[in-house]
Amino acid sequence: MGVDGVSDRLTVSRLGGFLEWSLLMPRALVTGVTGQDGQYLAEFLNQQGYEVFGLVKGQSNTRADIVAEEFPFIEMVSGDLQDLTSLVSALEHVQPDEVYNLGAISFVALSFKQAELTANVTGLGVLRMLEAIRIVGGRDNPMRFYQASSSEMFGKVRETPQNEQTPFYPRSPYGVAKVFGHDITVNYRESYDMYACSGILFNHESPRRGMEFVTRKVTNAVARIKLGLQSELMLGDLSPRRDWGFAGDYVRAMWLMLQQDQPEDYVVATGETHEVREFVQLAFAAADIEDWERYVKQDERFMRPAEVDLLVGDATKARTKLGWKPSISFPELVTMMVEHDLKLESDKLRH
Ligand code: GDR
Repeated sequence: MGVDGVSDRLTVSRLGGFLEWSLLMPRALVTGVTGQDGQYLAEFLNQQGYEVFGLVKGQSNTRADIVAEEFPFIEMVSGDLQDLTSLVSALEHVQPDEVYNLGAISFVALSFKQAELTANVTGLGVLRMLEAIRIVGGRDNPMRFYQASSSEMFGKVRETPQNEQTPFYPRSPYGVAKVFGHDITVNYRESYDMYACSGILFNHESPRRGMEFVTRKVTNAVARIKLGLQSELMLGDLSPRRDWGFAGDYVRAMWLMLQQDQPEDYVVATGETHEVREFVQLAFAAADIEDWERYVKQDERFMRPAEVDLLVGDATKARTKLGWKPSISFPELVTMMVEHDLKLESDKLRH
């Protein structure tokens, strides 16, 4: 690494006999790069001309290997949100301009079973990353920080719709850990004059969503039922309401937050709310199955000790200050996911 970090960032490449100089391509470090949002964000940053680094943990991380193969432009760097020293080393190596902290235990149901781990990774992990930035970054080497805050912080909602001023009332160890992550981000911004922002993102889905989350669980089951591979879909409570958007739209908002003059927090949401039941019904309809109730069974195992009944976000600030708005409607999102899973499952059948 050069004295000021610049010499390594001066890249020279030969294109068609001409020298092309690319001086100071911005660098971004993304934690949680193997997840749904990590993949969309890495793609987006790559399109914006960034060098993209992904923080991955463990000695042999199969998921990281798969993502590295699919997105060869991501340079994987080892590190763990539970280990401050590893974060310091990763930042020293990457010297990022921007850090996106998307890494977390992100499945709410699991957080009830592994509450301490959730507090450690999803909560304290944010503090560790902020400390690492303070140690490695500082005034001469400012690193902008994005924290993935969540609508789960609103939990048992104090008002509807929820905006940046709505008080938090988390209903799960995950929500509690996210509140800590949010508050410590605000605290570091105010204490150390850091450019640190939180995006309070409402549920966002896509064909890349993990199968444990209700939307993907449903669309994949619908595809399998349509193809005769499955006869039932076991679900928990169908009455909670969520504000569901498309993940590809939401990563754009993350990036926009780090391009402003002042660091601030923003709610990112569609402003529409739908019952889980509606999602299920639409997903079956997208596969031309009208009598969906025949296939859906309730199962205690998928009920939560405490539930978040209603979420709907007011993203006026993101719309007016960032110029952000969602591009995919709720029915389009459901159809996109069902069509993807129909193709995925039929391709599997053929091979
Ligand atoms: P959520 O997402 O908890 O809102 O958090 P999830 O898709 O897991 O649940 C949404 C709602 O559906 C109900 N539900 C079921 N959920 C799952 N996973 N499986 C089921 O079988 C089932 N049946 C009913 C749930 O009880 C809940 O009410 C997501 C995560 O991505 C978080 O990390 C993120 O912070 C928030 O969205 C915004």
